[in-house]
Amino acid sequence: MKSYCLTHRKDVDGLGSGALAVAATGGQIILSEYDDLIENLKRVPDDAERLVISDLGADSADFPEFLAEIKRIAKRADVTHIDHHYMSEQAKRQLRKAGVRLVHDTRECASMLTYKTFRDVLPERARLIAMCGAVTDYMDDSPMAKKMIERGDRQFVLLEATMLALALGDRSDEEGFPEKVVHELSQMKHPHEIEGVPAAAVRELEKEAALGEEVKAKGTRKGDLAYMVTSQYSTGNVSKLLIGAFDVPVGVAMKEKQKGWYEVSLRSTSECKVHLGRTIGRIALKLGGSGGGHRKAAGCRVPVSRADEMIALLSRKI
Ligand SMILES: [Mn+2]
Repeated sequence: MKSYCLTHRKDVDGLGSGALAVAATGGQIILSEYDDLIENLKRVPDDAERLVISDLGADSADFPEFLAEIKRIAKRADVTHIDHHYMSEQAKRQLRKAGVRLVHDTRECASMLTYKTFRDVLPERARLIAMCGAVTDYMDDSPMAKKMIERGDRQFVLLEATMLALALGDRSDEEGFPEKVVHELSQMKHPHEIEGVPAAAVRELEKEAALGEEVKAKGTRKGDLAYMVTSQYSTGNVSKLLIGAFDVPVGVAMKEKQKGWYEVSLRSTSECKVHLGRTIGRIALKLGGSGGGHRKAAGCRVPVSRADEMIALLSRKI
């Protein structure tokens, strides 16, 4: 049977649900991000007989194109879409109308839903993959995952899940590595049995520990916030570490990605009373930049020459 499994390449839940779909259907794996989703759907040929899509939400701006591709494939193929991201009732209706078997539940992670869908044909070891997806997507308190984890060795599950997440942190951008992980998981290897995974996880731990030290040494406190300029690390991570290292409610990390401009990531704890996204949006605009975001996670872009003003204005606001 000509069969394909299209899944999210980004994290353990995406790769785990893809691996379960491959184990159940024998399909060829296609890993995707959102920005190349339509392109990847186009790779599924007209004569495909089966397609499983997992951990990829359909509720985006390019839904019409998504639907058109699904309709093309579903003319011949059996299409199953397994997902846990928010999906509008209208999108769900249109997918079902196109003949898609939709498995959608926002309470469980995609790996758990994929396990549930193919449970009858999956071996015992598949349960660990489902639990790893739940742990790393912060959905291990869900009805199915909770029950499953309670019936096994909890520490074993937590370590396997975290080890794989860390290894992906270290190597997910490496050509072929996520594909290898999916293949080995679909062969029912545990994460620690996959060649290169334990070593990559330790490397990632070392990087995180070193970053923690660096943040303490190079960060600066100003009022209720702490800030730092970095050249190498994920700014989101740095801003979170600043909060812990300086015991403040707001962390600000800046990186000069483009000459003369800082890309800034801001994070806050529940102690911070202002809406970070709105506050930084106004400040950045005033300084000739732009920005926005959520209440506790935001970002902006400002000229390097005005960074001190940004810190001063923000510190006063909070
Ligand atoms: Mn997920």
